[in-house]
Amino acid sequence: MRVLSGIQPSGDMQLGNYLGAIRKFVDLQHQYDCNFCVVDMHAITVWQDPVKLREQTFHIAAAYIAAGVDPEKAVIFHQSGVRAHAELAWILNCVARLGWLDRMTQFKDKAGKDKERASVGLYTYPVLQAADILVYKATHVPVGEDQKQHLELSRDIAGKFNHDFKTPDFFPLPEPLIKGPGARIMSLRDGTAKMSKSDPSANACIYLKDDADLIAKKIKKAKTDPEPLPTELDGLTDRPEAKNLVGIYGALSGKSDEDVLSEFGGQGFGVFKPALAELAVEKIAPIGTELRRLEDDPTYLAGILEKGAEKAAAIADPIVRDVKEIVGFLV
Ligand code: AQP
Repeated sequence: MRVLSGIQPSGDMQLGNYLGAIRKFVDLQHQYDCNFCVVDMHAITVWQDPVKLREQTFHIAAAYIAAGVDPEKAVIFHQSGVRAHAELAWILNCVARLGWLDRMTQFKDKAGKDKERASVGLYTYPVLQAADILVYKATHVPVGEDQKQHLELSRDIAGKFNHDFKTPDFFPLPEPLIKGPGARIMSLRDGTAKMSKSDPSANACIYLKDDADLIAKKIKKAKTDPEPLPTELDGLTDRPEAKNLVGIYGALSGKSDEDVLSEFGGQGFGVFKPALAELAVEKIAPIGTELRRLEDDPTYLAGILEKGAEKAAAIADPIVRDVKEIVGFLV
């Protein structure tokens, strides 16, 4: 049982990344052989300033550790530090079908209307993601809801490889671990848009590095509607901003949305927002303090990533060698 997951160094780690992914990593590291990657090769599918990319790579590594991933228990590394990802991605590009990639909604969202100007890398991103997983023969992949379609594609690619080369058990079909509170956190400015670290509005996201005052301020400013909270879940239909804040409260407190509504139903946001701000500060601000401390020590972080990349390569290299042999390359 092996776990693989990654986060792009495309900006500062936000609450959705934490609740949808990293918090799961922290629990999983006690049960599985865990490998957590800073996926810098994915980040460059859209333009990244080279100086910032290096800083952000350290930022994501620091955030993993500050949130509770233990580098002695789990392997933390940068994707570009393990060549096997790129090698396998090329082979899998020749297994995946164009029609499969045409269906990927994230490409459509990220490329927008002007898809002719999007990078080819952005289009084949899900194939590199399949390689990230399969190069370790990972069996479980903890991700947020937005990655569900990509995970299904990874399974299809693994299945087609196994079928085409008549090696039915070579790649395991990776299982997504998506369920649970926090799988889809929405923007604080628009309850219909996913919270994303590359959102141009800093007020749309709570970042893990935000201090207590800033977290409270962003929650106070979060978009809402004038109605009090309902007492039943049905009452949140067509109220995306209210639904999102209730979901965040639930995910941070470990309560179901129903329980949150039985506590706050009938109350206005004048009561609910301060309670949410207090909870978010209690849960997130200590991570931010530790994150900032770690970021001040890039030598330590570089050491963790380098050692992690060596450990990861030791797993991936023999698997890629087997793949090359299977497809008929000279090895
Ligand atoms: N809003 C979210 N709610 C729940 N989970 C989320 N994830 C991201 N946003 C949310 C999960 O975080 C993990 C890492 O994501 P990523 O950095 O590899 O790519 P992403 O999903 O594209 O994340 P962002 O923050 O939206 O980055 P940008 O802005 O660069 O595109 C994944 O497990 C993801 O599901």
